[in-house]
Amino acid sequence: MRIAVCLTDQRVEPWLEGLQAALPGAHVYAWTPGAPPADHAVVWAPPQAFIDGQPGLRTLFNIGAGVDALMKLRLPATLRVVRLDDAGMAVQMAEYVCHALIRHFREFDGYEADTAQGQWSFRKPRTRSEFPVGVLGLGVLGARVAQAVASFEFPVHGWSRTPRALPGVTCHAGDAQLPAFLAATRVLVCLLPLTPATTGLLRHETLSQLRPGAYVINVARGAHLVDDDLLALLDSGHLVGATLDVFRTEPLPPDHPFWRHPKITITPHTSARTLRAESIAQIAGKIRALQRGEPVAGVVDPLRGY
Ligand code: NDP
Ligand code: OXD
Repeated sequence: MRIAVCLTDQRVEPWLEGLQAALPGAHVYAWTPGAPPADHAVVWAPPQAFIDGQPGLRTLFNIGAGVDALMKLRLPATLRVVRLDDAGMAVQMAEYVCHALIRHFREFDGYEADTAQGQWSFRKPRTRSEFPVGVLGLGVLGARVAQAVASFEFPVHGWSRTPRALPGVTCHAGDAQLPAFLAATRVLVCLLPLTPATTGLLRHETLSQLRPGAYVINVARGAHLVDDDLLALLDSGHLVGATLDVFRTEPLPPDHPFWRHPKITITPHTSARTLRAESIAQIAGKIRALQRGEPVAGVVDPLRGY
């Protein structure tokens, strides 16, 4: 069995070593143009030339949860794309979102500014029921985030394509129920995959349906958000702030207004990092399962795009 590894913007050596150790019977190698074809591949944002040079490839293992970069390529109809299925990302995402939410709700930025000036001053406690949180996307990561938020006793709403049921979460589904979800939400968390249906979903028309004084946390993909619409709604006061981990262009260009906006907190696409050891163990486990003819979790539906 041959396994090609093709990672854009990542060091390939530790992945080669880890995969080889986990699958000692396989030949694991780094792809370079002209390399021999493989049975399976482990990839992050590979070029089209990689796919075109792999006529016999059976499985493409993405070392992330989001497969939008792969869905932009011309992929053979027979090629199975498999995403990382949590692999340690869900708990990181829950930490990140709860941190951003609680920092906003408890006004920790304000306290930090006060104490930096030597001021011992209190703010009026806020009422949790006035800060309903809405999570767009109730998949592997969104469901974990929604439940983590619910554990802090915030009212939680969720939105998915097909109906879901999660304890402690008021679930909405489909385009018809999006307005009710938005109208109920004061802190919006985006955990949708980037597909043609979700690109630009966070735009003036939708963000203006959030409750006044809303806060936006985008941890999915930059292209879910229309940047200028966010800026306009922050200026108008309908939105009071945003925490953004993902951007249309990454790294965020130095002259982008998000860098210095007083109501925007940014982080460099770090809310849930791929953990190498967990990911290698998961991918190796799935390759062994496929060899035994068993089904694996995380297979992407090319028609849905996630
Ligand atoms: P999943 O595929 O497990 O879940 C996707 C969820 O979105 C599902 O609930 C799905 O609905 C819903 N959804 C998809 N399309 C629509 C639509 N058109 N309308 C309404 N709901 C929709 O994804 P994950 O939870 O694993 O990950 C979500 C995204 O998070 C990834 O695609 C990636 O872009 C991003 N991500 C970001 C990271 C970061 O570091 N910033 C790290 C990891 C991931 P249904 O349940 O009906 O299928
Ligand atoms: C992912 C990511 O999709 O890191 O896993 O963004």
